[in-house]
Amino acid sequence: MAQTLVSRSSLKTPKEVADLRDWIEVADSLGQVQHLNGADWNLELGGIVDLVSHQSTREPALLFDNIKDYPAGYRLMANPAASRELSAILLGLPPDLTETQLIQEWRQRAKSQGAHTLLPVDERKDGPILENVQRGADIDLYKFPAPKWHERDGGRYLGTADLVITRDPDNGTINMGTYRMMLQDRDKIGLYISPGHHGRLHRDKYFARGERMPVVAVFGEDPMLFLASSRGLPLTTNELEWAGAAKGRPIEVIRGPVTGLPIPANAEIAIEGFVHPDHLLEEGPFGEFTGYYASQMRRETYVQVEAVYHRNDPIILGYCPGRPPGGNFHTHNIIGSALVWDALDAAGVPDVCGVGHLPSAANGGLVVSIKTRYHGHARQAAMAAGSCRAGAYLGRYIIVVDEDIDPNNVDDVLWALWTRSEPAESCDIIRSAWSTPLDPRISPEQRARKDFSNTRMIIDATRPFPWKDEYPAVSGPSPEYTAILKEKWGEDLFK
Ligand SMILES: Cc1cc2nc3c(=O)[nH]c(=O)nc-3n(C[C@H](O)[C@H](O)[C@H](O)COP(=O)(O)O)c2cc1C
Ligand SMILES: [Mn+2]
Repeated sequence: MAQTLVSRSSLKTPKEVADLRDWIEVADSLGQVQHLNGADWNLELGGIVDLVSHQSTREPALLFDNIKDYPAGYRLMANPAASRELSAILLGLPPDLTETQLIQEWRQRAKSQGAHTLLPVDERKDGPILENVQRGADIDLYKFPAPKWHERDGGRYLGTADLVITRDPDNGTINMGTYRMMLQDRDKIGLYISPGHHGRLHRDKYFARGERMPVVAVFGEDPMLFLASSRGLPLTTNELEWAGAAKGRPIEVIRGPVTGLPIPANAEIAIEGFVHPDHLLEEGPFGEFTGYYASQMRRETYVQVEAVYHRNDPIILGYCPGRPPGGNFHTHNIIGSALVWDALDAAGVPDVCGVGHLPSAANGGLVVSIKTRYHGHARQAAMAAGSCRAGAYLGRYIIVVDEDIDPNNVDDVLWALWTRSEPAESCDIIRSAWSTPLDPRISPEQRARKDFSNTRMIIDATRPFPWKDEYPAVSGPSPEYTAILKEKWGEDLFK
């Protein structure tokens, strides 16, 4: 134990982590990187990630080198922070807290360190990303070991944990989102953005003007950028600036010569190009994060690539989605829950004690714990949680529990559901809510008419307010008595 603490204190802090390589060094020095040599990009990488996710007790980051058909040094990293410990370190939090404590600690730190005030990017003239540049006929996206993750996938996905950077044509604001990108040709790569996502709002504005959309995409980056890009920040937030504030150092960028868009200067691989309104190619299917193939093969937009940049010996950052909670990026839960909690505060919902996302439910199980103060408090909390950006997308169940229930403890939540909710009284249904073609429960008829909405169930699993004081008492020792016992007997019991 003492030894781990010593090595931890010499680790790079989030402020010192400038890129994916620094992060690999941090994870490696904690013994949390599994190095694998000689795997095949065709199915083996994905199969191995799935094996580790579902059949190993450890949750290491996976670094693949000497990938079949590719030169040594052309690597892929998956699971950059699957474990709670790595996620805590990525965020600069103490690793020995419970999930709900981590979420609360992150919120407090974000407030005190100003992560809510964004940090503008630091624009440079040069950066490691420019070590290798290809234009025109020299472009060949197949030079990178893009995986075909799963047997039924329609192709090789260079972009899974990617960053797609676009500009709003109306007001010039920059957005960064993670949207999947399938190789289509040496200079063409598919781009799938779900309706409602900010990149899609930008795309639709360009197309409505009859213009093509300029795009930068990045395929290997500091995991904090991946986090910012993929965890549902509000529309007005520039994700690059959020990541800078979260790290406590501005993100260094160069200005892309083709599009004028920012490119993280320490990224591993980046492209610039354009999405044309009337250029479509078959995309998918893709084994998605819900654990299904829901969006099937369709005609979809792609990026016509005009420039490729990469570092020497580039490292792709990949995310192999699998049956939940596979392919986990644990940090998503911490930030997602913190964002919902912040939104509840901003909406004026009092006495929130915790927020959680049930990991096996992908996005579909949002839990809020409150100390109920008045009749209607629980429904209010549910509606606010399920309406904010971080809690609205592809949701299904919003569960409200009392303050003695840990919203990140599945057993606690199920116990509350079973003993404090009454289906005929505790549930309400909201219709026409925000979902996506990726939702496996959208019926064929709905799909045919392009209706990608679903419904939400609010479950109030708090003790009913009007008679909460008469609710049968909980059995077992009180938390106070448990603390005394732990003090007295803990050493014998838990050594
Ligand atoms: C690994 C991963 C892959 C994702 N792939 C897609 C995708 O292919 N298309 C999409 O629209 N959203 C995808 N998402 C979700 C978006 O990245 C996420 O909602 C993000 O916050 C969108 O940013 P935006 O709100 O700026 O659009 C993915 C998320 C993750 C974590
Ligand atoms: Mn956004």
